[in-house]
Amino acid sequence: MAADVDALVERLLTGNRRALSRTLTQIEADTPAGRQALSLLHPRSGRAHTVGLTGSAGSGKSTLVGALARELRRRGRTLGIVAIDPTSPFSHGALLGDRIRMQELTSDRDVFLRSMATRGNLGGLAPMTAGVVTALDAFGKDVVLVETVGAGQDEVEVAAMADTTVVVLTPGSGDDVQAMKAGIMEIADVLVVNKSDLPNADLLARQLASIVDAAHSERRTPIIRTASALNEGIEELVEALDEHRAYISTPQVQEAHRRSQARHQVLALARQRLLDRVVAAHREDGRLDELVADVAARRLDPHTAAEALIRE
Ligand SMILES: Nc1nc2c(ncn2[C@@H]2O[C@H](COP(=O)(O)OP(=O)(O)OP(=O)(O)O)[C@@H](O)[C@H]2O)c(=O)[nH]1
Ligand SMILES: [Mg+2]
Repeated sequence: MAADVDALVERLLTGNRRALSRTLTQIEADTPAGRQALSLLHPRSGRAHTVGLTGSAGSGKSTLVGALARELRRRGRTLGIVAIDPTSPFSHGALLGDRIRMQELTSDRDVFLRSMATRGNLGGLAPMTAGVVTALDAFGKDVVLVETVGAGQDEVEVAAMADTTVVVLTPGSGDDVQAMKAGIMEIADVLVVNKSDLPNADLLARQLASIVDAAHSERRTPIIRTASALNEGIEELVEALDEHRAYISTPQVQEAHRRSQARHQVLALARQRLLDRVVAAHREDGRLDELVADVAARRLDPHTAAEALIRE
């Protein structure tokens, strides 16, 4: 098997898309072959600009990824696109009207699109996503765009993994900007007010500006207004992405940034492995079910049960 993986990775590194595709399947399934491939690919990665886009459902992330992808291609950059989403950015109903322009992307050999299923991954999605991004990076893509649904842990993990995190907001979506301001400032490198053709885009942009001002950070988080469906503001967004990339490439910032990414990846994987082991061991011997039943019946508290699972 080791020789097979060597050969597969070798072909991937010469630009073979089929080899890339097969490697990604192994990485996503977290197989021994996938892990071995990653150990070969990791030293070859670190060149791509990875951009995570997150935001609430329906905020226009997929439309924005499509518009960004076209603009980046226009500038001659090669692309990987990862959609952590049950729906592919190019099959979503919203984009049917945009099909012809989308086909231009999907038939473009310099664009590689991968959708990842969100179901059934106990330890969260981020560890496998990081591997997929590493492979696209080692394959030689200039930019890797990752679309993720803005919900909880995955969002934070994906933000930690990307070089640049874009938080997509929309006017009048009921997103309570005040309530999430701490969360936004923690993960956003670029804020996007999308659907700025709708009423109240100004209001949202002003609310965001006051949050950014209050944060007093060393680098001011830019607020970019876009209308992804109308292809507006996309050049400004690309410029903001480039500016952030230049910022994290400065010697003072780069080392800290790379370490923080690496730390997140290592911890996310360690968490996943530990959890997998504990669950696998106690699922077989029935102990997990026993403890769960005890907690449900109030004979045991969940802290003690969790402690028992780990210790036994
Ligand atoms: N008015 C307006 N509508 C937009 C704009 N961009 C996207 N939309 C619409 O918003 C809806 C959702 O767009 P998507 O791109 O699928 O949003 P998403 O964030 O990827 O959605 P999920 O992946 O399902 O969370 C679609 O009906 C789009 O046509 C915009 O700039 N203006
Ligand atoms: Mg989407």
